[in-house]
Amino acid sequence: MSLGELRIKLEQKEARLAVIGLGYVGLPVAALLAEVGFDVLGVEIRGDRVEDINRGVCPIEGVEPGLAELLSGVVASGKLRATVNYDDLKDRDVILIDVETPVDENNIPRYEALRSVLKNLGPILQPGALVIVESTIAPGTIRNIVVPLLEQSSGRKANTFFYIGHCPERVMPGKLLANLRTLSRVCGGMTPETAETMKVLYRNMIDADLDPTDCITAEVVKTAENAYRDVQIAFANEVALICEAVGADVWKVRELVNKSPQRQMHLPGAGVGGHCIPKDPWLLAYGVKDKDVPLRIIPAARAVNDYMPLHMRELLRDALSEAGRELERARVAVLGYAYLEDSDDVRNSPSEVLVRSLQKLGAYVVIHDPWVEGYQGDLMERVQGCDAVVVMVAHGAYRPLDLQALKAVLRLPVLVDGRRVFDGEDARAQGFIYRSVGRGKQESGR
Ligand code: SAJ
Repeated sequence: MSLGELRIKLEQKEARLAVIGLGYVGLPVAALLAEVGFDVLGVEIRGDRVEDINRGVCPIEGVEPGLAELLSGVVASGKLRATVNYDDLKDRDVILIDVETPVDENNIPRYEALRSVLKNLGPILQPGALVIVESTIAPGTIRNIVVPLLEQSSGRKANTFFYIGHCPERVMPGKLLANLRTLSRVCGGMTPETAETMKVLYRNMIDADLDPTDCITAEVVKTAENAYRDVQIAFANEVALICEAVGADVWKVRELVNKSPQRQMHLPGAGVGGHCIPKDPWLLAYGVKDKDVPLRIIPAARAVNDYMPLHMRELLRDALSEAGRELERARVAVLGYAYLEDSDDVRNSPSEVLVRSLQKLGAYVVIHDPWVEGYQGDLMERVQGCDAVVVMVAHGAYRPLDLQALKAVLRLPVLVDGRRVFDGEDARAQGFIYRSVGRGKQESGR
């Protein structure tokens, strides 16, 4: 089948689609394509998820408006079904790949999942099939890994027997469906005609710009847009450290800086977690690993942001010493274990770094998080008898906390605020020894 014939089948919704990897990206994508009328096959390695999905049950945790209803509807209509079996892909015209692409402890992507998919997919690819990688990948991955592996496993040539594209996703937990429907997408094709064909597919579910380009551009755009955010956050964190040292309030500084045109200083805080921002800058860097490109800003920003949970430990150490308690012998309550406010997602959570560091020093740590299983329950009971409370995540539930009630159950009135949930003046007025990211001790005297 030619790309021209594929475009006609896509326009008539007769093309048979597949999504490999039914996680927080693949599942909503599969459901949305089924909703607009395509026959969609989902391939997922975890049999329990396949069973849930084929029963119309959404296996994704957290609040995802509309997803559970959408999934049960398209499964009931027979438009979407899931399998663990690659052989079922034999009749598929377009195959989207949405598997995880983490980096290892040396910040190198091993692409285990992607390599496994390409190895299994090659032998069953049908003539004219279009394979689109939606996962975030380092610049050069399509050229250096996807094409060679798929040609090797299929015994066929790209751009003759099958076609390859890269269309990075832009989802965010809590807004999966909304982001997929409303955010523009970069359609990177190995050939311009492939990019145009990708637009015909995505036009069915996306009401936003579909920007055709080549694969390397698409790879750089996605990793750079997240590296951009990481650098911006690191800048805010570095200004916060300066404010602490000189006795200013970074939140006031940020408010006034952002009154200057074209300034958008981000939020300083207790660290940067999640499945995208901590990883994607390393994917961008990996794209030039064999090139003579002196990367300074991207690694430095990662180092600044990775330091912030440890800075929280030092703020805690300082506050406890003012209260006459050594950190190593303290009982510490950590509020917030998710990586993001009002989320249950704990991937790459800065709180995990802080907790491990405190426990290594000998402190006793209790954790509370209203969203994370195992850490829920009555906050006051959980922090009872602690020498300090450290706020790592700005969960909505923490904002209305009664500081007098909190003080009454603590052994020492120490409060360390990583996300400016509380007002320092107010906390001090209520008898707390208060520390906050970005607010110098001296500024309280002004
Ligand atoms: N954070 C800060 N300061 C900020 C913003 C975030 O410390 O000013 C921290 C958060 O607490 C969190 C981490 O950074 O620990 C990441 O926060 P995030 O708001 O970037 O949330 P993510 O990780 O879900 O980012 C995703 C990304 N989307 C994709 O990769 C497709 C990111 O590019 C988006 O900008 C973000 O969602 C969004 O806000 O939509």
